[in-house]
Formats: sequence, structure tokens, C-alpha cells
Amino acid sequence: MNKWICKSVFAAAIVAASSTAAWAQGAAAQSPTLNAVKARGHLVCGVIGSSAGFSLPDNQGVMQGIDADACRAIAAAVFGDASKVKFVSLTPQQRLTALQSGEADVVYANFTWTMTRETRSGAQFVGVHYYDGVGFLVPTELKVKSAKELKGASVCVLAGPAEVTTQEYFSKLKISYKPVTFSEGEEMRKAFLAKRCDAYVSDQSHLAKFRTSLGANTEKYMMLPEVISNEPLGGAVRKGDERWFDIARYTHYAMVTAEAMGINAANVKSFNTNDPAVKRLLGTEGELGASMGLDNSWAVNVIAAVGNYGEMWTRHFASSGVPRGQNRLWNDGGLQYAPPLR
Ligand SMILES: N[C@@H](CCC(=O)N[C@@H](CS)C(=O)NCC(=O)O)C(=O)O
Repeated sequence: MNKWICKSVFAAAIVAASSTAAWAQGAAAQSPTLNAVKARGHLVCGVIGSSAGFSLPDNQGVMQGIDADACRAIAAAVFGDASKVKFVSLTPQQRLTALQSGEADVVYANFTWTMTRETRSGAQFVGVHYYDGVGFLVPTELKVKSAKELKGASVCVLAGPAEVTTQEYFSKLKISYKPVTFSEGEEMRKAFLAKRCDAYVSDQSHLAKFRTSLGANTEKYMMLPEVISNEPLGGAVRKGDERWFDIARYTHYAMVTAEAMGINAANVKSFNTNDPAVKRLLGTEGELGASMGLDNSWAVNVIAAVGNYGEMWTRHFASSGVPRGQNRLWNDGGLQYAPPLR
């Protein structure tokens, strides 16, 4: 009897293993996005393009920021070359249509993962590379210590989700305020600096970066303590191409895993280890890359080009005094956590 059970379990395992292998091969060949990206020779990545810390060209015209680097990481995973990315700048309103129309292969654009962006709009978020939340920036001279003191205040906000979040927050507290809405960030910031509104509402990361960009005037502005929403920012791909989703998702998790393992851009090529989990990530054991239709050195290429998650985060945010907070690894009190790469 026992023998029979063992045999049938064994037989089932063989069937499962062979169908898994067949699925993996078929799906790798059938990723329309991966095929298109390879045929084109570069990835098209949608970014905001005017968002410090996320995507903003430097004085050489090179796109800099955590969103830009997340795209470079995917290019490194696919091509072994992080430079094979073309960035397209999108307004917040254009992000979903850029995915739906096929204009972008992936969108990393200060993009909050929400339910209806997935259930209604055909986007699928690959993970969270920046845990953020909507907050308030006010001139220090206003002498306001809390958003609850903003009764009757005028509030600069971008039309769309931040506008709705602000409206819901104040209506819940029965506080009246005057929204001053804009469709474009630069125009809104000019208006705020010109005192056309008392407070500026946006993702906290964005406010912190804007504040420090003011140089000598930084101290003239302060963040209020309230964080009025969860804004898990991440990359998104079009629904319906699971293999491409895997590539974008595990590129992010490879960077988080590398940080947890102490692997960084400088040591990745010479990392000496007996740890099987590290060997799998580095592709010297196992077939993680091949399971997605990529070279097994995919993760090494990612880490060598853009670093581990912490290096990427630090490069773009540490200098502006933004605390790493929830973006620390799980074993350091944060929320960044990766599933096992096995
Ligand atoms: N994360 C939010 C907000 C996105 C958003 O509007 N981001 C602002 C900054 S937080 C932006 O990119 N504005 C364009 C700009 O500032 O130039 C979302 O996905 O809805």
C-alpha cells in the first residue's frame, strides 16, 4: 500500500515537473513584450521626467532617479546592458494610457499601486520600490504645526488622486479649505513659491526633494507631521504578459535580496560564497534567469549596473535628508521584503 502511494506521488511529481518545464519554455518564447524589446534593441520606460529623486535629467541630460534606475535594472536583466533604455516622459494622467497603448513596456513614474489601476485599467504593479504617503509642505512663517490647523487655507494640489485624497481627508475631519488645482507640477511649484496657496500637498518624497532643492530657502518651508494616505510606488506593466511581469518583478526583488545578502555593485563580480541561495542569485547554481527566458547572469548584471536596492535608494534620497523609514529592509524595521528566490 505504502509503495503504491509512493509510486503515485512520484508519478505525479514527474508529470508536474515536466509540465512546469514545458510551461516555462513556452512562456519564455511567448512573451510579446520581451520579444518586442529584444527586437527593438532597447526597453521603453515611461517616467515623469520632472520628479527629483525619481526621474529628472541631470545637467548632462542623463535621466536620474530611483524610477530611472529601476528601468535601467530591467535593461540590465534583459540585455546585460543598463544603457539600453529609452525614457519617455509622461504626465501622471498619461501613465495608464502609455501602458494600454503599448507606448511603454514598463512605467516607473511616481506610480501608486491602487486597486482600480489594476482592476479597471489593465496595469499590473510589479512590487513596491518606494513606500510613500501624501503629506503637506507649508511656509514656516505660517506657524502651522498640523494639517488640522489648515481651516480656510488654500492648498496647491495636482488634479487627480492627490486632489481626491486631500478632499477626503478634510471632509472626514469637517475642515473647510480651498483647493487650488494644477495639471502640471512645475506650474504648481511656482504658484506655491509665489504664495498663491498656503500649503502644497503631494507625495512626501516629492515634497522633501522639492524642499531641499530650494537651497538657502530650505528652512523657510516645513513638512507637517500628517501622512494622509498610503502611496506604495512601483513599476507597472500591461496585464496579459505574465512572463514580462515576472522579469520586471524579480528584477526588483533581486535588488532587495542582494542588499539583504550584502552583495553590492562593487563586490558582485567577486562575491565568494558557499551559500546556495547566494549562488542561485548570482547564477552560478540553478536556472533562475533561464526560468524567465533570460541569461542566468541576469541578477549579476542588474547589481553591477545599478547596485542593490539600498545603494539605489541612498544614491537618490540620502543627500536630501529623506529618512529611509519604511523603505528599510524588513530585518531592519522596514517594509522592503522579498520572496525567496528559489
Ligand atoms: N503617486 C501618486 C501621485 C503621482 C503624482 O502626481 N506625482 C507627482 C509628484 S508626487 C508628479 O509626478 N508630478 C509631476 C511633477 O511634479 O512635475 C499617483 O500615482 O497618483
